[in-house]
Amino acid sequence: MTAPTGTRPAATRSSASLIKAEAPVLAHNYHPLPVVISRAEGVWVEDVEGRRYLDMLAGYSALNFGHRHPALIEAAHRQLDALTLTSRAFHHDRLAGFAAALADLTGLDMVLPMNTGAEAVESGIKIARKWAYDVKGVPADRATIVVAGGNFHGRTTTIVSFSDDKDARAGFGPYTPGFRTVPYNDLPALEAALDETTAAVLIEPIQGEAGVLIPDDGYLAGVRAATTRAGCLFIADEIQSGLGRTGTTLAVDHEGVLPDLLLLGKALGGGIIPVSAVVGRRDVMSVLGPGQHGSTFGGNPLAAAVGSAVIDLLATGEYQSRATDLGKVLHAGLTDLLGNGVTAFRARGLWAGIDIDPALGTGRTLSERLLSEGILVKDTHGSTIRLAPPLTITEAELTSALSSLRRVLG
Ligand code: IF1
Repeated sequence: MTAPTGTRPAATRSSASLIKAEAPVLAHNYHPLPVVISRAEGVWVEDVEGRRYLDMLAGYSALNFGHRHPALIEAAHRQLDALTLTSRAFHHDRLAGFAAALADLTGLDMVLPMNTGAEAVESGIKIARKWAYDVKGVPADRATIVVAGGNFHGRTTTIVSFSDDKDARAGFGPYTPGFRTVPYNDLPALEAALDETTAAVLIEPIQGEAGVLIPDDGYLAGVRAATTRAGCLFIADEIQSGLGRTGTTLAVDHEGVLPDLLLLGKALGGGIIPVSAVVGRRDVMSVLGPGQHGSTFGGNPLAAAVGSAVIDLLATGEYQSRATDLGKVLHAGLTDLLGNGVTAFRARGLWAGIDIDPALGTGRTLSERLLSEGILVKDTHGSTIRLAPPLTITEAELTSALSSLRRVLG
């Protein structure tokens, strides 16, 4: 019997002691960099000892508007002083406005509000399957969904069932059936996988965890055309690529493509509260009836208030323009580093996957060197790191981060 928590000695306020205090009581499902953050504002974070860092990860694109954006914090404070949760057993006064604004922002019709990205993905899978049975006429339990190799859509049992990342998948069987994997960015392979059982194609418009893999121009339009021809749904997972990150509201906007279901999360909650959603065509979203899906916190008043304030920021177009304009600075800076430690990179807007010469180290060791330079980044696989700063970063701050990258590669 362990001592009651009230008697557990409080960790002293140092990074080292706080890291040490985690070990016995926190599941070890992460290997964080050795930094303990205690405050943040905008693009800057501060550790327990007061050291400042430029946040070039932004919560994996959950902090597109920076840490504690004033308009978002104000919206949260206002709602905290009014109403935070009702459950969906009752209506509340923020949900209609949030759903209408999100439908308007995306050009689709209907919203299913959830909390985490994985919940939005799972919800999209359920809706697509139910649409396949109720509307397309696929025989019961025969629906298939086509996914791309190298995908990352979250970590639930069903989602890892169609992952080809062994760390994410191994040891969690038995796996959910009904998924077919095709190579990303390969339209003929995708079309060959479509048949009368296909409910949907589920893809990331840009594959984030795979290293910011940007498909060939025309791929997304090809997926749109192929799914329309095959009479199945196109589900775009924009949980990481969406909401201004690539210089447009959605990454699919670069090809003028509208999916049938859109999955959003991360930045939709402004870096304050988990907010995710499935946004889709009314005739598809209408397959859900009372009792067939839900969530205790999905669409809660605080989430709807913060989500509405996020949509207001995006409606200005300012963040999309910043990502486009500063994306040019990022692209030029990385181009200068080609052959100077950078073997290749992929970038769109303020999002880049950077392949480092393995002779210089792994993505992890490079992230540690950047940490000592006051820059926060995270490796993806092998010797690739990703940059995804808040879209509020200034050109001077971005240039400074690129200078630090040059120094650690030098
Ligand atoms: C972690 C990765 C990124 C996502 C896409 C759904 C989800 C994610 C395209 C699920 C989440 C997060 C998960 C987070 C780190 C981060 C991540 F490294 F895991 F793969 F961004 F690339 N679709 N991605 O990127 O959303 O349930 O997490 O809210 O697991 O540490 P979630």
